[in-house]
Amino acid sequence: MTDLEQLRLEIIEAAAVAPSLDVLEVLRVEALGRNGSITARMKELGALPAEQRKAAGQALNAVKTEVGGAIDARKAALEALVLESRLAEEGIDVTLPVRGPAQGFIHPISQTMDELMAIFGEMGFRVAEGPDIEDDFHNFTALNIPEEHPARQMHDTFYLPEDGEGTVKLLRTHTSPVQIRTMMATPPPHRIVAPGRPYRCDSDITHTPMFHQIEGLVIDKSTHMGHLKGCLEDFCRAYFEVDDLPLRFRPSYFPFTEPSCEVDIGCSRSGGKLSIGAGEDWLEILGAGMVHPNVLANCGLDADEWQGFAFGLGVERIAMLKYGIPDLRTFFESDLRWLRHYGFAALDQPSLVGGLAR
Ligand code: 2NL
Repeated sequence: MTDLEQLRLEIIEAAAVAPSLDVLEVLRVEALGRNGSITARMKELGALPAEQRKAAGQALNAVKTEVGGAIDARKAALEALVLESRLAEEGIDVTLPVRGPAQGFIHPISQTMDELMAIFGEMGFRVAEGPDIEDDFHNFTALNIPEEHPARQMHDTFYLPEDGEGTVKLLRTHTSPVQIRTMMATPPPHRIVAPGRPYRCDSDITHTPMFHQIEGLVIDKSTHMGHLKGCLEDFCRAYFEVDDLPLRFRPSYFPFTEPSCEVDIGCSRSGGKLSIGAGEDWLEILGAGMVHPNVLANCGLDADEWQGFAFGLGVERIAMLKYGIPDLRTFFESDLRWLRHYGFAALDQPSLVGGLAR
């Protein structure tokens, strides 16, 4: 057997049993690469006498073609094997249940707002909205808040730069201007809730500069404090889902109501755990009162013909109580891990018949 024949057989046999693409590539480089055994023989052709060169060249080229073909064939076979084993390995189990599309979560503030509107909606209230940027009249003057009242001072209110006409607008400090606008724009009777964002220049562990509030207003010819009490009792029992929840009405003061009260719900703190319902302690939940005659007059209503009650409550606070959220500031940090933990399923619409929250 000639030397070339020996080399040809060696390479072809090695290629046929090459166990992997990597080994095959090494083999190819050793035979046909720049310093390969066949390449070396090509280079030696030049040194042969002219009469031998042609035949030797033809023989070498034939071997080169054959070896290249053998390596390519093995490569194709190995690639097919790799694909086959990947398909076997990564095969999907079509009997597994589908994973369902990824869904976002409803923020506890949106959830609580939806619950509040479901409850008040059921009680016959309409939802009213108004602008976040207000003027002094709708935010303060109409609400019987005197010029020298501390709430009007710079430290509580965000004022906007004076406009061309010398008017200073502000970010509403409560949602009451919505009720003022409703009373001025439409005739009584009124039965509305105004959910929305007020703003106050205040920031610490229990205050954020923007927060959420819902206020309610009922104006009719003979609406009285008994209606206020019954309405707020029904509301608190529905929201906290405690049928015998005790309520306590404490006298208080707001410039826009007279008389005014603060409303507490019963709770117990036995064992260091807060639970809402009959117990030895009280939690302040909302403020309320009979709409002040000056407010009615400021809105063009005859206080001898129309009267009613109003209330306001902070949404973050009652969301924290119901859902056990310990820190107010986390509501507005946009931490998705927090939202996954405290958030609500996207398609569960709160309703009194279907359940407020699941
Ligand atoms: C609280 C107290 C309250 C009102 C809001 C109101 C609105 C009009 C007229 C009279 Cl237009 N009153 N709103 C009344 C009493 C209390 O909120 O502590 N809120 C967080």
